[in-house]
Amino acid sequence: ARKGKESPYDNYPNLDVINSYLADVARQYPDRATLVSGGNTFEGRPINYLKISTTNFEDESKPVIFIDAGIHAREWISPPTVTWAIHKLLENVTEPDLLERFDWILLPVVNPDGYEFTFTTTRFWRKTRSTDQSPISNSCPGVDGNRNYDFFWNTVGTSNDPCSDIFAGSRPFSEIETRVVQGILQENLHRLALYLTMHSYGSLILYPWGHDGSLSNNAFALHVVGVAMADAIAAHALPFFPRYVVGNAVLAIGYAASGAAEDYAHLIGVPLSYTYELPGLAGGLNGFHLDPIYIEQVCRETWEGIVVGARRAGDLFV
Ligand code: PAY
Ligand code: ZN
Repeated sequence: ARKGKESPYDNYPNLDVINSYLADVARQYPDRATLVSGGNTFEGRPINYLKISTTNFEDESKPVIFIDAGIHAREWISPPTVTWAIHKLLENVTEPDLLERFDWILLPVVNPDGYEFTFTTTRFWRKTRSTDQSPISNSCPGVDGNRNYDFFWNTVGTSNDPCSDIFAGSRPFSEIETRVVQGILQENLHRLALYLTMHSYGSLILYPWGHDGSLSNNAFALHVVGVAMADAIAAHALPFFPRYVVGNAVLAIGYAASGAAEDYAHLIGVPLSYTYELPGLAGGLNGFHLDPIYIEQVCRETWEGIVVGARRAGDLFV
């Protein structure tokens, strides 16, 4: 443990801690933060997110930056990077330009049922927790949210087997979790400058297309902004953290997968859309359980990436 006062970033927060934090800051900063509860999950939990705006979010006058995390339940380092971004935009503002220039949507836990399950029952659960009440589905609940988007749905790197960790679901957007993200993307489409979806692990910044390794017509900008984010992170990383690799999702990660959020967002028109694979510092399942002594470090360095990504996105946004 560190000396001095305990920080909320000394340990992984459970769902209640995250939801309480969102409610607290929304109460404390009513002029700039609004708590929204997206639809309820299979197990009845709200999918909560904050809209942050120094003017009026509903005026739709500024470009929007949308960051989500926790679609994969076991990737515990991802939600804190989003609550840290909220902290930096509301409680400890060192980049006021980012508040003036953008409206923000910050969604720390896309998959609250799965996230809660990793705290109570099965640490390395990945999927949602839904079933369609069939016997097979009842014995193997859950859909891989990052295979459930309507982008070449269930064509590559996916499974039809409900018991698989990469089960694509019964149809595109079968899951309320992906429908909530879809709704946010669609509602704000005309002014979304940057979308980041936080995962772990691998120290990668991935961009489309993830189903076949081809490049979108915006690939040059995607790459340049990706490298700028990786540079900013590297400048604040610990020396023994691996340097981020930036690239097309298939090339950088080594396999193709259809139905991912970053591809769907880009398909419908978000110019800069990335999957972050945050650091794991270990192989196998241990990579999903980054030692809690590094939570704050990863949040701080990831924020530097977000800052640079936002500024670049703002410059490119027309
Ligand atoms: O955009 O191709 C993409 C998504 C890649 C991620 C995915 O498979 O959904 C990569 C994995 C993830 O974060 O879920 C990587 C981790 C280490 C895993 O579970 O394999
Ligand atoms: Zn993931």
